[in-house]
Amino acid sequence: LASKPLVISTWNDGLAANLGAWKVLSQGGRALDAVEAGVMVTEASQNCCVGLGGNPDRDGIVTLDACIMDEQFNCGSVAALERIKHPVSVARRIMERTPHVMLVGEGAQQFAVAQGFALEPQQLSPDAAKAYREWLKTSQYQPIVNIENSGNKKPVGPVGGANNHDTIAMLAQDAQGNLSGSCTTSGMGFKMRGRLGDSPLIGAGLFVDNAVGAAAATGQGEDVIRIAGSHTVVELMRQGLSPTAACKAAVERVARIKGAKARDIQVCFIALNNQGQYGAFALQKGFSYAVCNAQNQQQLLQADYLL
Ligand code: SD4
Repeated sequence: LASKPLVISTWNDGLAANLGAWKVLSQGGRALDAVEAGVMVTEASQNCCVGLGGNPDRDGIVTLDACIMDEQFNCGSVAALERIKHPVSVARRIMERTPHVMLVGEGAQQFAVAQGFALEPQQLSPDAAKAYREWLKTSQYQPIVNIENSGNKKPVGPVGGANNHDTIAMLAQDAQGNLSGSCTTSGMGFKMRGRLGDSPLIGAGLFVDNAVGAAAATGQGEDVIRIAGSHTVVELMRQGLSPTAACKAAVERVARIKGAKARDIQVCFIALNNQGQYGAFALQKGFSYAVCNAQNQQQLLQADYLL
């Protein structure tokens, strides 16, 4: 049990991101502002490949996905966005300044530029450029479980089949008790051009219902989409499950669908209910998540797992 305010986010990079969110929450700010400010830390970080430092698609271009949702079912989402440093902020602008929920690709970039976001150079980070060169040797595509926690160094598999998918998802409850969430990613490294994962999809990568709770996902996006993952977790909490039990039930659903292939992928959820209880669960070992509240500002936890 944790008292509000509280913020929870995925992977080791969640620690630094939570501190960004905590600056807002500890001053009585809105959960919505906190989840934007929090993941912006990760988007801007040189040590992590969320954002423009991330790995490109197979054509060598970095494309970014993000979304955000507040306590009143307002939501915004951006996908396949190029050359913009803070996709989560573009998602928020879409939510607040357009009649739409989601903009993609060229139109999303045009909107961002019109809103004053700078167009950054189209250029891979040194790490991403190296990983891409390695990947091109075989152009093979194979998920690597828990790649997110491997740090800046991108392991390249024995066959050159590196596949990095790096994401941060964040959920917060503010002092008023309101919930919000955000999610931002460069998606799977070396994905097909145009591929979208779960992260920009409301209901898959993120869902918030202030009357119940909030959930977010990370891992193999295709398999999160298949079960409308984050929405499923929230609905399970509505039925009375604890955050951890709800995350576990959603992971079990993925495992049932995937059968023997479940061992090749990672799928993870974090959840927070409107009582301030939080939890997480993963398909496989190795999913870490960070929690920050008044008692403990630097807590990194290891999620329980199924396989
Ligand atoms: C995706 N779910 O694009 C994202 C990847 C991810 O940690 O979560 N990586 O499928």
